[in-house]
Amino acid sequence: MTEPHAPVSYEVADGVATIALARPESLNAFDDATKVAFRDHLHDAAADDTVRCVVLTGSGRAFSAGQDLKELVAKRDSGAPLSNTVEEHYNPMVLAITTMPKPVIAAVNGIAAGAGASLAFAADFRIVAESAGFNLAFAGIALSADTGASWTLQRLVGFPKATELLLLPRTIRADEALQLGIATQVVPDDELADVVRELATRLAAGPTLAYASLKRALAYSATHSLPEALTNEGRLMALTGASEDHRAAVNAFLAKEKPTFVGR
Ligand code: T3D
Repeated sequence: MTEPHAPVSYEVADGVATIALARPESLNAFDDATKVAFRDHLHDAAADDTVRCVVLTGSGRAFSAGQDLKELVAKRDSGAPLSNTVEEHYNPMVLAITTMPKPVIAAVNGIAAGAGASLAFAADFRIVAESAGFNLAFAGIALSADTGASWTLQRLVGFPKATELLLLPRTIRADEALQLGIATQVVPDDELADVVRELATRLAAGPTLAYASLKRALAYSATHSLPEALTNEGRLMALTGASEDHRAAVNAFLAKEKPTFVGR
């Protein structure tokens, strides 16, 4: 649970951890306090075995507008030393999401810009409200990309389109995001919470160790040769093949019953 007025709320219910940005007046931009809380809650969710699915979302009309530019300017004007926020905050966030040993859903309730878009790209699923969109805002403020966008976006849309979207940023509306493969699903705004809850509940009742292993296999295979990927698949098959869920699921299949997964 979270203290009132925290920049990020954290709740766990029925195996689902919901990490919600709570600075709607700033379009959920990431100031330092928000970055620390968001990063630490990702680590909380990863470490908690009772959590079997993680939902990331925003409050108000945005998912997140990325780096808080007002704080950035205030710090710069006060002569504060150059920030190492990429290394200290954004990189750990994206690594926590991509290595999360359970599924991560980005419930994209509104605009996701800059690092906000990058964080949604790092999730396993992006359920997008039809009024929402994505904006690779970095070049607009003369920055390169961070929070993994140069890695994830090209895997979602291909190299040429990623180049276009990063060099010529614009708001990609939900319907285009679906066509491009950025959005997993686009839903009416007033159905977002229900659709995400249904998916999160399903995933939280699923074979968590198998999901974690599939995520590891996909990430590994993306950057290794076929022989290396096959060896890694063998290791992960041995791991999941020895699991309680695998044994019970095969027994349930043969008994023509529905399996119950405990996540181990
Ligand atoms: O070292 C480092 O720090 C590097 C880290 C970089 C990571 C990054 O994320 S870089 C990218 C930063 N983000 C942006 O450049 C996006 C800036 N925002 C926008 O382009 C637009 O606001 C949106 C496309 C997101 C939404 O547009 P719109 O028209 O719906 O809203 P708006 O009118 O532009 O913004 C509404 C308010 O939110 C406004 O405040 P005001 O005028 O009502 O007081 C605006 O200033 C504020 N706001 C929007 N984005 C940010 C923000 N305030 C602080 N930081 C923001 N990023």
